[in-house]
Amino acid sequence: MNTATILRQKTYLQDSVLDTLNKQMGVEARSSAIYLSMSAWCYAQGLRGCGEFFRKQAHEEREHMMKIFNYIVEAGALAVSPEVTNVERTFDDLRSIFVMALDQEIEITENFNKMTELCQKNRDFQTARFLQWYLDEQREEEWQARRCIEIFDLMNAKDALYDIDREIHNLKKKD
Ligand code: OFO
Repeated sequence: MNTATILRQKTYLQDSVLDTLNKQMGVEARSSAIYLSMSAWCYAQGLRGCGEFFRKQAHEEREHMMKIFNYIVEAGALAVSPEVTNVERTFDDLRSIFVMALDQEIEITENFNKMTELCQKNRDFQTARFLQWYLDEQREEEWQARRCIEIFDLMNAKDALYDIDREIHNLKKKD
Protein backbone atom coordinates (compact mmCIF):
# COMPACT_ATOMS: atom_id res chain seq x y z
CA MET A 1 0.00 0.00 0.00
CA ASN A 2 1.48 3.38 -0.94
CA THR A 3 1.92 6.29 1.49
CA ALA A 4 -0.97 8.36 0.08
CA THR A 5 -3.41 5.46 0.58
CA ILE A 6 -2.21 4.80 4.12
CA LEU A 7 -2.49 8.51 5.07
CA ARG A 8 -6.00 8.71 3.59
CA GLN A 9 -7.08 5.72 5.67
CA LYS A 10 -5.77 7.40 8.80
CA THR A 11 -7.70 10.64 8.46
CA TYR A 12 -10.74 11.25 10.66
CA LEU A 13 -12.54 12.94 7.74
CA GLN A 14 -15.24 10.64 6.44
CA ASP A 15 -15.93 10.65 2.70
CA SER A 16 -19.26 12.47 2.95
CA VAL A 17 -17.73 15.23 5.09
CA LEU A 18 -14.68 15.51 2.84
CA ASP A 19 -16.95 15.76 -0.17
CA THR A 20 -19.03 18.56 1.33
CA LEU A 21 -15.88 20.47 2.32
CA ASN A 22 -14.48 20.18 -1.19
CA LYS A 23 -17.78 21.34 -2.67
CA GLN A 24 -17.81 24.33 -0.34
CA MET A 25 -14.32 25.25 -1.52
CA GLY A 26 -15.88 25.58 -4.96
CA VAL A 27 -18.70 27.75 -3.58
CA GLU A 28 -16.21 30.07 -1.86
CA ALA A 29 -14.10 30.28 -5.04
CA ARG A 30 -17.18 31.13 -7.08
CA SER A 31 -18.30 33.68 -4.52
CA SER A 32 -14.85 35.30 -4.67
CA ALA A 33 -14.98 35.45 -8.49
CA ILE A 34 -18.47 36.99 -8.48
CA TYR A 35 -17.44 39.64 -5.95
CA LEU A 36 -14.42 40.47 -8.08
CA SER A 37 -16.68 40.83 -11.07
CA MET A 38 -18.97 43.14 -9.08
CA SER A 39 -15.91 45.12 -8.04
CA ALA A 40 -14.79 45.53 -11.65
CA TRP A 41 -18.28 46.67 -12.70
CA CYS A 42 -18.41 49.25 -9.89
CA TYR A 43 -14.96 50.65 -10.72
CA ALA A 44 -16.01 50.93 -14.36
CA GLN A 45 -19.04 53.03 -13.30
CA GLY A 46 -16.81 55.36 -11.28
CA LEU A 47 -18.12 53.87 -8.01
CA ARG A 48 -14.71 53.54 -6.42
CA GLY A 49 -16.00 53.01 -2.87
CA CYS A 50 -18.15 50.06 -3.92
CA GLY A 51 -15.33 48.78 -6.14
CA GLU A 52 -13.05 48.71 -3.10
CA PHE A 53 -15.77 47.15 -0.93
CA PHE A 54 -16.32 44.24 -3.32
CA ARG A 55 -12.60 43.85 -4.01
CA LYS A 56 -12.03 43.27 -0.28
CA GLN A 57 -15.02 40.96 -0.17
CA ALA A 58 -13.54 38.91 -3.04
CA HIS A 59 -10.29 38.63 -1.12
CA GLU A 60 -12.09 37.47 2.04
CA GLU A 61 -13.97 34.77 0.14
CA ARG A 62 -10.72 33.45 -1.23
CA GLU A 63 -9.38 33.34 2.33
CA HIS A 64 -12.47 31.37 3.35
CA MET A 65 -11.71 28.88 0.60
CA MET A 66 -8.08 28.59 1.68
CA LYS A 67 -9.10 28.01 5.29
CA ILE A 68 -11.05 24.93 4.17
CA PHE A 69 -8.16 23.87 1.93
CA ASN A 70 -5.77 24.04 4.90
CA TYR A 71 -8.19 22.15 7.12
CA ILE A 72 -8.50 19.28 4.62
CA VAL A 73 -4.75 19.13 4.00
CA GLU A 74 -3.94 19.15 7.72
CA ALA A 75 -6.38 16.27 8.22
CA GLY A 76 -4.35 14.27 5.71
CA ALA A 77 -7.06 14.18 3.05
CA LEU A 78 -7.15 15.33 -0.55
CA ALA A 79 -8.35 18.88 -1.25
CA VAL A 80 -9.69 19.50 -4.74
CA SER A 81 -8.76 22.76 -6.45
CA PRO A 82 -12.08 24.15 -7.71
CA GLU A 83 -12.93 25.23 -11.23
CA VAL A 84 -14.95 28.41 -11.63
CA THR A 85 -16.78 29.09 -14.88
CA ASN A 86 -19.55 31.35 -16.22
CA VAL A 87 -19.09 34.20 -13.79
CA GLU A 88 -21.49 37.11 -14.41
CA ARG A 89 -19.73 40.17 -15.83
CA THR A 90 -22.58 42.58 -16.38
CA PHE A 91 -25.13 43.82 -13.90
CA ASP A 92 -28.27 45.93 -14.23
CA ASP A 93 -27.49 48.48 -11.56
CA LEU A 94 -25.93 48.93 -8.13
CA ARG A 95 -29.01 47.90 -6.18
CA SER A 96 -29.34 44.62 -8.06
CA ILE A 97 -25.71 43.87 -7.15
CA PHE A 98 -26.45 44.39 -3.46
CA VAL A 99 -29.50 42.12 -3.66
CA MET A 100 -27.44 39.47 -5.45
CA ALA A 101 -24.75 39.70 -2.78
CA LEU A 102 -27.32 39.20 -0.01
CA ASP A 103 -28.88 36.20 -1.78
CA GLN A 104 -25.44 34.70 -2.22
CA GLU A 105 -24.60 35.11 1.48
CA ILE A 106 -27.92 33.63 2.61
CA GLU A 107 -27.29 30.60 0.40
CA ILE A 108 -23.81 30.17 1.86
CA THR A 109 -25.16 30.34 5.42
CA GLU A 110 -27.62 27.59 4.52
CA ASN A 111 -24.74 25.49 3.16
CA PHE A 112 -22.91 25.78 6.46
CA ASN A 113 -26.03 24.85 8.41
CA LYS A 114 -26.41 21.69 6.33
CA MET A 115 -22.71 20.88 6.58
CA THR A 116 -22.78 21.23 10.36
CA GLU A 117 -25.82 18.98 10.52
CA LEU A 118 -24.02 16.36 8.43
CA CYS A 119 -20.97 16.49 10.70
CA GLN A 120 -23.11 16.07 13.77
CA LYS A 121 -24.94 13.10 12.26
CA ASN A 122 -21.57 11.52 11.49
CA ARG A 123 -20.24 12.36 14.97
CA ASP A 124 -17.46 14.44 13.40
CA PHE A 125 -17.48 17.04 16.16
CA GLN A 126 -14.07 18.35 15.20
CA THR A 127 -15.25 19.49 11.75
CA ALA A 128 -18.54 20.76 13.21
CA ARG A 129 -16.45 22.95 15.52
CA PHE A 130 -14.31 24.14 12.62
CA LEU A 131 -17.49 25.14 10.76
CA GLN A 132 -18.67 27.26 13.68
CA TRP A 133 -16.19 29.95 12.59
CA TYR A 134 -18.01 30.18 9.24
CA LEU A 135 -21.42 30.44 10.88
CA ASP A 136 -20.17 33.37 12.98
CA GLU A 137 -18.64 34.97 9.90
CA GLN A 138 -21.87 34.55 7.92
CA ARG A 139 -23.82 36.46 10.56
CA GLU A 140 -21.58 39.45 9.93
CA GLU A 141 -21.55 39.04 6.15
CA GLU A 142 -25.33 38.84 5.94
CA TRP A 143 -25.61 41.93 8.13
CA GLN A 144 -23.23 43.81 5.87
CA ALA A 145 -25.08 42.78 2.70
CA ARG A 146 -28.42 43.81 4.23
CA ARG A 147 -26.94 47.12 5.30
CA CYS A 148 -25.84 47.87 1.73
CA ILE A 149 -29.45 47.56 0.54
CA GLU A 150 -30.69 49.65 3.46
CA ILE A 151 -28.17 52.40 2.76
CA PHE A 152 -29.10 52.40 -0.91
CA ASP A 153 -32.82 52.63 -0.22
CA LEU A 154 -32.52 55.17 2.58
CA MET A 155 -30.38 57.47 0.50
CA ASN A 156 -32.76 57.09 -2.34
CA ALA A 157 -31.08 55.79 -5.44
CA LYS A 158 -29.75 57.71 -8.39
CA ASP A 159 -29.59 61.24 -7.01
CA ALA A 160 -27.34 60.10 -4.21
CA LEU A 161 -25.03 57.60 -5.93
CA TYR A 162 -21.91 59.52 -4.91
CA ASP A 163 -22.91 59.53 -1.23
CA ILE A 164 -24.06 55.90 -1.35
CA ASP A 165 -20.66 54.96 -2.76
CA ARG A 166 -18.90 56.71 0.13
CA GLU A 167 -21.13 55.09 2.76
CA ILE A 168 -20.54 51.59 1.37
CA HIS A 169 -16.81 52.23 1.39
CA ASN A 170 -17.01 53.26 5.07
CA LEU A 171 -18.86 50.04 5.89
CA LYS A 172 -15.80 47.98 5.02
CA LYS A 173 -13.38 50.39 6.72
CA LYS A 174 -14.97 49.53 10.07
CA ASP A 175 -13.70 45.93 9.74
FE1 OFO B 1 -19.48 34.98 2.89
O1 OFO B 1 -19.06 33.33 2.23
FE2 OFO B 1 -17.40 32.76 2.55
O2 OFO B 1 -17.86 31.69 3.86
